[in-house]
Amino acid sequence: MSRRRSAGRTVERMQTLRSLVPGAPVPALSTADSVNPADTADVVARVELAGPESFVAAARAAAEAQRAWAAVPAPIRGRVIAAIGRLVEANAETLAQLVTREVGKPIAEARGEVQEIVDTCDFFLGEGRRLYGQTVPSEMPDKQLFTFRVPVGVAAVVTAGNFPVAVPSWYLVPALLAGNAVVWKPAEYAAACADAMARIFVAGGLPEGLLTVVHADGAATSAGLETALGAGLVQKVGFTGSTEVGRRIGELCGRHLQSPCLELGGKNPMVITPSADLDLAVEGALFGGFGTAGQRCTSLGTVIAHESVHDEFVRRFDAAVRAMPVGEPGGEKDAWVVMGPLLAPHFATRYEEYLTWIGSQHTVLGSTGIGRITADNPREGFVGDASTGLYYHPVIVDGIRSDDELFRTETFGPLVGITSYTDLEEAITLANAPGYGLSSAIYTTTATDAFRFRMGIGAGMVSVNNSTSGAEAHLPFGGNGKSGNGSRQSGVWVLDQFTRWQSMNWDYSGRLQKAQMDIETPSADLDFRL
Ligand code: UN1
Repeated sequence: MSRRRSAGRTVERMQTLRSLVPGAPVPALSTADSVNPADTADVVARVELAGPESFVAAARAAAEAQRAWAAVPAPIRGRVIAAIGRLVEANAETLAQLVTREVGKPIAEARGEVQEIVDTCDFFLGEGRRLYGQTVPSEMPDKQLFTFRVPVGVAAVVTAGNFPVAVPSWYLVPALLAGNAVVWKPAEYAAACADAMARIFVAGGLPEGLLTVVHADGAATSAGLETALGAGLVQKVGFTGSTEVGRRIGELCGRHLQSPCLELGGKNPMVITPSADLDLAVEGALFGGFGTAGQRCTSLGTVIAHESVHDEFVRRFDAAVRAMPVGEPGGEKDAWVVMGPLLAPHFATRYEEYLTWIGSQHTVLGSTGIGRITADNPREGFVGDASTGLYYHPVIVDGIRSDDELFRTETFGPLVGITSYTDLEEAITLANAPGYGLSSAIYTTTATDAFRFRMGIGAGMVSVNNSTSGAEAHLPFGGNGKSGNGSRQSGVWVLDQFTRWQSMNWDYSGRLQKAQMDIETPSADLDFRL
């Protein structure tokens, strides 16, 4: 790959990306640049954005390809998933470097993200040999009942770019394994990662038309999706992104009698009880709050600390965040940072709005400044050159109250709020109050606190003595309330998104046996008493 020098560092060349829809030309409506957020002069990809008709054409091609794919035995589809997993492993470092370059994720995290694809493939290659249905006894003799998992058909998948390869794999891998075709609309600011993923899937042996990447903006995607749903070309929508867009997708799918798989935002709470190991809690809050610059959907939103440990926790957390390495995401070992830049320019603009919610009632800690890190607003110990990228001060906002906007809304950036509580019931009420329900954490050494919290919290995921981030690839992942519609990804649970149950009954008695009517039950003496 050719290289050029920019801002004193070596960068890879820019790619031009377009959607490739089998059998249909894809006119470009406009172009968008995907830039390296650590060096905004480095354009990673120039993306030609397609219109709604290209999305529909991709869905039509997918619907055709899907029929033959569904007829391929599931264990063979599993072999394709196995090959994809091996290819991800073989290309892991290149893919991780691309993730770091395109969305600014620190390289250690990017490597973890790539590993999450491998884990997902490892799980689902075996599912190709299971994909179990059941044999069920009939209420009549000489009759047998069965259940089968049937692919839904075409899945339209729309993903965010904060996990540009791992989260898409949570949809793509099980959907394809189960015999579906996928039309994938990745985030424009993560288009090069999507292109690399799609090429790996094709190299793994996936036949043409089964995975089509459509690069499009939100408006074209929504219009294309609406037409495709209306034409009966899409049977499942998977969406990872904001609550606001998730609501619109939910409404659209509802009109077509479909339930989408929605993985939305979070305002994930961390409760710190009096018995907590405070240093462990600080470590968890640091990673949960500032890993991926606070832009995971599982990122820590608000620490809810017991009043007896609040001050000491704040003191230690403040010291840890001040000492936390922030800077260029691509550095190796001795230059590893916890936090790099924000994902893309529009996230930085929106995050600056959230920062205006900090009021005089709050105490800001964790850094030497607030807002963008610049020569005039420096971060002590910044690793590298802050002037080239979208770098922001990590901030802790203490004194958060339950009626603050900062308490109620996901801020998707390096900001952690802190509030305090008196008894566990109050902590649980505060933890549920924002109305999201993705991830949550409690730090405690008391079993009753842990289990009471688990019972009371509305989140789909609960961590005990662990951060809100870092779910493993084979546990159900998903949220409730403003975080989603109860759908779950990962592990066997996601199969319910990409398959539908079909039941079959087979009567080999040679006569018509009517259910509920032609039943012989031994008679019981119901007046019998001992
Ligand atoms: C997301 O932010 O959309 O649990 C997913 C975690 C990661 C996945 C996050 N394994 O933080």
